[in-house]
Amino acid sequence: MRLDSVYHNKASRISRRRFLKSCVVSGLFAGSASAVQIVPKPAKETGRAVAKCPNIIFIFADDWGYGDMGIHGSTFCKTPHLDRMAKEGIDFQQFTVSNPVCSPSRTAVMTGQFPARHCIHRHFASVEHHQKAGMPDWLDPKLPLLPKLLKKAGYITGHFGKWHLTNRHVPDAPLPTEYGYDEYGAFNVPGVQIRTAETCPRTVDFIHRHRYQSFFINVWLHETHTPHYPLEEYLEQFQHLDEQQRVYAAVVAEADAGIGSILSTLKELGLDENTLVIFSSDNGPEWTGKRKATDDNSTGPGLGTYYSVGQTAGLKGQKRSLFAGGIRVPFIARWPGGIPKGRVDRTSVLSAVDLFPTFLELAGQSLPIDLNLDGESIVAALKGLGFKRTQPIHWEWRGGHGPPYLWPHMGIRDDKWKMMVNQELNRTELYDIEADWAETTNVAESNPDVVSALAKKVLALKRSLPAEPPAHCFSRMRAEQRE
Ligand SMILES: [Ca+2]
Repeated sequence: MRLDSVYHNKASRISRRRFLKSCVVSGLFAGSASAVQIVPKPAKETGRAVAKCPNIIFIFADDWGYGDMGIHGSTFCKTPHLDRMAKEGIDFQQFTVSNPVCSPSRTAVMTGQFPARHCIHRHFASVEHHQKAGMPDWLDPKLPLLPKLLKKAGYITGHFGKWHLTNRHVPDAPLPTEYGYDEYGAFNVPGVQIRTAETCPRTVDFIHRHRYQSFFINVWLHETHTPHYPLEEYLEQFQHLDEQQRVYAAVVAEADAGIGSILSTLKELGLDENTLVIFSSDNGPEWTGKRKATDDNSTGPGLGTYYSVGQTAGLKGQKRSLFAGGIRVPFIARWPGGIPKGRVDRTSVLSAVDLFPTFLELAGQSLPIDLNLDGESIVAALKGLGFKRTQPIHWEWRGGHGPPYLWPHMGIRDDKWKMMVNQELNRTELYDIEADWAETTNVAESNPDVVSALAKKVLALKRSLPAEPPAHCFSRMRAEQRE
């Protein structure tokens, strides 16, 4: 198979333009003036200057390891654009996602809640898989969701790239437009799939068309998930590497170039100063397997896990593990007009559930009353002012088996402590993350009181979780299977 000829899906173009009026200083931004800049609009537009809240671009890579960046010490990948982005912003080194696989990790971003609260314990695939895992067939679109609330704040919203809040296997699942996106182009979505390589070009096009509005864009990259689709132009750059690293470095380089195209578009359009761009990953790197080729019913055939040689920068565990290598991922934030540059923050303990309240605060949008939010606004951390959590971070994961480090079923981070327990609740490990960032030494035996206190919190969360997923998020295929 030619490495550069694996794309097969026809491009689709789904565009729905909505032009929302720009935000006005005295209205939406009361109480969040520090997030507001005055951005002059061309005279032909309005003839006056208007306030514009920061644009937000959230780039979420797929299975991209903590160590898969030049600045994080990758031994073979090159990420010049990401490295520069980090130097122009902040490299947060204590950010974790809420689950070690795709769909639940992404659910946390959309809801600001731990994904187990919605019975999303594993990735979305077939209805049969969801039934076995005790999951719905899609994320509930009726929830208060990040894009819906940003729309309420006056933002235009776009989603490009991976969806995976259901999957192509479920044809009657809701489309991203039902979740609050004005426009989308996606794969792992019901209906038409875009090619993975269209993710960044569509983002650039969206920015051009909506440059006079406040926009929120999810850029959910395919890289470095399988199937790998390395392009010849990038393979040529890495001829010195072995076959596995060459493929992996090529797909990383393509994603990095895509990110570079987004950043240069912002500069070109004069949006650079007032746009927050965040880069992160939905979970740690995939385990290296034996399969050289694989297929995906959304993105098409390509190269398999034999070429998945991502790195964790020495952290234990990878994808599907609650150890740091599975859930601690890059978190690079850049906003020239709003946050410091050139910093490394290794003390602020951040979680993917924090993005929901953070983005809404930046948008001047109040949180829904009675929302049982698990995240906390990290605007202070972004602004370099320091941040200390008030609530623990919880993890719940139901897919662990096989390689080492997959045994933890639940986990908690409270202050400096991180504890993990297995499903039978008879295996516990405790780490002092302040002293042991890489989780090398289990200190459970010498800290029985800490273990006891954290175990109570873990059990309290477990008891609070719903027993069944919401029935209105079941595909008609379930009913047909029962008949
Ligand atoms: Ca993933």
